[in-house]
Amino acid sequence: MMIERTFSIVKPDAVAKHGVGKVVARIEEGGLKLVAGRFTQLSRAEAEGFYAVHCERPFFNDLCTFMTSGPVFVSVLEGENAVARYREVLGATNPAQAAAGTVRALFGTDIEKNAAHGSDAVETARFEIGFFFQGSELL
Ligand code: FUP
Repeated sequence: MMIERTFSIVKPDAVAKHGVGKVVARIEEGGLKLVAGRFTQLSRAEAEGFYAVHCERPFFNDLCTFMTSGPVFVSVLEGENAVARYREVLGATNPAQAAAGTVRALFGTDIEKNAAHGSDAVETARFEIGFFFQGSELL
């Protein structure tokens, strides 16, 4: 049994659609628990730092503009195989390809406004969790 932690952002589009509670419900129904969570609004510098790995990609600027456009809900999730489990709950990156019932199928609009983020690996999760949370905030 691999108990992992992963990092989640409910993005500005899903927050604006009053989707936070529904995403959290899916997280919990999926066997994961929140060990930290809060609302924040990303500065440009935070968005660029968080997505630094994509800085050469053509969509980088638009993505950072979108991610700073309104409040987001950042959280840390814990459970068995949490990284893969949460990505199943989210569905494919592009909502048009996301399986029915997944967060991105339900709340996403397009590949940019895709409702929520989940870490793609345990190492990435460690970086992303540390980007937003102190160790003492993980309960
Ligand atoms: P994911 O791991 O599912 O978040 O997806 P990616 O790492 O492929 O994409 C990172 C972010 O870039 C996602 F929020 C979606 C966004 N993106 C775009 O805005 N446009 C694209 O063409 C591809 C990805």
